[in-house]
Amino acid sequence: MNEPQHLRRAALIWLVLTVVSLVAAWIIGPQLASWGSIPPVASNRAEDVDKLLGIFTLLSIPVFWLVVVFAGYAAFTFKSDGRPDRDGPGIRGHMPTQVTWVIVSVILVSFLFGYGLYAYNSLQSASAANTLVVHVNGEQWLWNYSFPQYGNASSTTLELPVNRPVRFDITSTDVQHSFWVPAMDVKQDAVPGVTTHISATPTQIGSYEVRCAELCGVYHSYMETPLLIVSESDFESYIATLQSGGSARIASPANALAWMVPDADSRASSIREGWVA
Ligand SMILES: [Cu+2]
Repeated sequence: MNEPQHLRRAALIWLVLTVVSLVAAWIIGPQLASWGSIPPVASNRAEDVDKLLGIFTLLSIPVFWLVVVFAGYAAFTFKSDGRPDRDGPGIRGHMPTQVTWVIVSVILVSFLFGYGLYAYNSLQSASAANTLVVHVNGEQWLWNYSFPQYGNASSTTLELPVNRPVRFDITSTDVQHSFWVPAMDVKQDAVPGVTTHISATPTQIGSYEVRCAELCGVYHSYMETPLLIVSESDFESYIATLQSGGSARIASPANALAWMVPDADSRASSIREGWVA
C-alpha cells in the first residue's frame, strides 16, 4: 500500500469514529442529568454552563480522534519487526499540512476562547432589580445563611424561590471553604476577611444539596446541607418561620457528627480552637 492509500484509509477511520462519537455525544449528552451521571440542572447558570461544556466536548471529539487515529495507525502499520538496524527516512515537514493545521487550530482556539469569555461574562454580570441577596458564611463545618432584605433572618439550611435571581455574598469565619451548589453550577471560594460573589437564578423546584468543596478540617466531608428550591409563597413562609425565631440550628444528618450532641456549639468551638491552634 502506498502513502496516499495509507492516508486515505486513516482519514476514513477518523471520519467514521468522529461521526459515530458526535452522534453518540449528541444523543447521550442531554440524558446524563436524568441518569444521575452529572448533577441536575436547576438554574439558568447550570443550563448555560452545560451548554458551553457540550459545545466544547463536541468540538474536541474530531481533534481527539485525529490524534488517536493517526498516531495509532502509524504505530501499528509501520511498526518494525524486532530491533531496527537503521534509522527511518528523515522527514523535513510538509508545508500544506502544517499551514492547514495552524489555521484550523487558530480558528478553533479563537472560537473557544471568544465564546467561553462571552459566556463567562454574561454569567458573571447577571443582575436584576428583584435580585435576592443571600449572605453565606462558612464555618467549621456548616453554612450560615442570612437574608439582608428580610431583616437578616438567618438559618443553617437554605431555601430559594424559583425563577428569582439570587446573588450570594460569601465569606468565612475561620478557614477557607468553598460554597458549592452542584445543581445550580454555583461554586465560589469562602475566604475569611473577603466577600466573594456569585449569581444564578434557580429554575427547577426540588431538593438539592450544598457542599463544601475545599478541604477545611476533620469534618469537611460532613459539610453538606440541603437546598430546597420552592415556590414564591413557600419561600415567604420559610422567611416568616425564620423571622419568628423558628430557625433550626441545623437540620442535616450530614452534620450529625459535629452537631448531634447537646453541647454541640461548645464542642465544635473547642474542636475548632484545638484545630486552628
Ligand atoms: Cu468547608
